[in-house]
Formats: sequence, structure tokens, C-alpha cells
Amino acid sequence: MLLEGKRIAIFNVANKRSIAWAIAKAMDAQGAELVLGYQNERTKDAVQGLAQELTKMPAAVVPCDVAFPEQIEALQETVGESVGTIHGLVHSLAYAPKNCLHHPFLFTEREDFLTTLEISTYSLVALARVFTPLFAHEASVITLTYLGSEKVLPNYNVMGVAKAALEASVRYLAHDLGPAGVRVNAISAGPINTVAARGISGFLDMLDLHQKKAPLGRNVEAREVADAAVFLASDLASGITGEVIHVDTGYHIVGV
Ligand code: NAD
Ligand code: 0WE
Repeated sequence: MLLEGKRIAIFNVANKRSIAWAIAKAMDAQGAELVLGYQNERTKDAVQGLAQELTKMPAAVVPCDVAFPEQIEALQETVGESVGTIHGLVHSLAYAPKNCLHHPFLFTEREDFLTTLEISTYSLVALARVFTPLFAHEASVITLTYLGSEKVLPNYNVMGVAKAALEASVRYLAHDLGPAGVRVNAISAGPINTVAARGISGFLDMLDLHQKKAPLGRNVEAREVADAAVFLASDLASGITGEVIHVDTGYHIVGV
């Protein structure tokens, strides 16, 4: 029981394929008490349904659309009232307007660029800040990133720029929160067939290529990403902060 006695808030679960849900199940199995976030009414019922599957009832299931600052601020009270202090924050959400993932990066409109970085990057900073008063000593903040931040991957486009900024934000947040004992890290996951991924044209070809090229000769499973999140949230990772851990069956190390 690596997370016994720890209370961890996870944003956001959409459905059973969400990486956030895989993380919730893995953390629940290690004894954590969870707060689960959902974006809006479209996903509320699904998330409340999934919550029933956990061994421990979540302390709270809360709305969190990061486009609305007041919803982020409200979390301080709602989460504070339901669990008091927290030992972990998992940020597993991203959004770019669909057209950005189909047209060349060169054509990214100002508004779409700003939306993508607001939702996918700034939300980590905003969430880390509202939870700062609630963080226990030795709390762990975890976010999800992708190789498209380091290398050009066709169609990932402005999301790659947002993930590069997200990884830099991890380092600056690790610096700011380190004195309070709070660690901040990212997991760079290989491609996983979630709702956020399957809408992308050519995604299945990407999965195929990834499997062929990766040292482990297969694609990564959400459960493996979740296990790395359990490790980062646990005391086993007490010396790790500001880091980006690749959980991608080794794909990122291969040149050709
Ligand atoms: P998903 O669709 O299950 O999760 C995306 C989540 O983002 C959803 O819960 C959605 O509600 C939330 N979201 C979108 N806009 C939001 C907003 N305005 N406010 C609040 N929440 C919002 O897909 P996923 O693949 O589990 O994605 C989770 C994270 O993992 C993302 O950061 C994604 O970039 C990252 N990631 C995914 C893959 C992959 O291949 N699936 C690989 C590496 C990293
Ligand atoms: O981070 C992601 C995807 C995030 C995402 C997905 C969507 C689809 C629906 C962000 N915004 C939107 N907007 C929508 O309207 N991944 C790591 C998965 C992903 O996305 C890709 C990939 C991979 C892998 C896009 C192009 C190429 C590869």
C-alpha cells in the first residue's frame, strides 16, 4: 500500500479510457483517498458512475472546467472542506481546437494558440496555486506530457508547443514549491487510444509505427502510465522533482 493515508485530487476523468481514470484506479488500489474532477455536465454522470467502481468511495467528485477561473478557485473550498490537506495533484487534461491538429502549425491563429496554452498549460499553474494552501508537506504534483514537446510530430502542432511550455512550467513550479516540500514532475506517455487521441487522423498509423520502432516492441498501456504516477506520488520518489519521466516503451531513445 504505497499511498495509504494519502489524499490525491485528479483532474480530469472523462471516461473509462482516460489516463486520469487509469491513474485513479492504480492510486485507489494503493490505498489513496481520491478527489475526482470532471469537466462539465457531459461527463459528470460517467465519472460519478466510474467512482462507484473504486474500492474506496471518492471523498468528492467535483466540476472543473479550467477555462473558468472561478471554477478553479472554488476548488480550494470544495476540496478543502471534503478532505482538508492533500498529498497529491494529478493534472491530466489538454485541449487544442480541432483544426489546429490538422493544418500546418504555420497557420495557427492567435486565438487558437492562446486557447491551447490556456487550457493545456496555464491550467497546471493555476491548479498548483489554488492547492498550495492545501498541500501537505511532501505533496506530489504530476502532469501528463507527450514527445511532441521535444520533437516535431506531424499534426501535434500547437499542442507540442503547449507541452514544451508545460514541461518548462514543471521545472519552474518545482523550484517555487520545493521549499514547501512539494515535488512537481511530468510523465511523458507514449500514444494511447483515448478519446483525446482517437479523433486525430492518422492516429492508428502512429500507434502502429510506435509499436514497430519502440525497444519493447509494443505500445504502452494506460496502466503502465498509472503505475509511474503511483511511484511519483509515493514516498519512493521523495528525491525526484522537476523531472520528465518517459513511459513510452522506450520510443523516445530511438533515432531510426
Ligand atoms: P481524455 O480525453 O480522456 O482526457 C482529456 C481530459 O481533458 C478530459 O477529461 C477532458 O474533460 C479534459 N479537458 C479538456 N478541456 C478541458 C477544460 N477546458 N477544462 C477541464 N478539463 C478539460 O484523454 P487522455 O489521453 O487521457 O488525456 C489526458 C492527458 O494525457 C492530456 O494532458 C494529454 O495531452 C496527455 N497525453 C495523452 C496521450 C495519449 O496518447 N492519449 C499521450 C501522452 C500524453
Ligand atoms: O495530447 C494529446 C491529444 C490532446 C488533444 C486531443 C484533441 C482531440 C479533440 C488536444 N486537443 C484535442 N482537441 C480536439 O478537438 N495526445 C498526446 C494524443 C495525440 O494527439 C495527437 C497525437 C497524439 C499521440 C495529434 C497529432 C499527432 C499525434
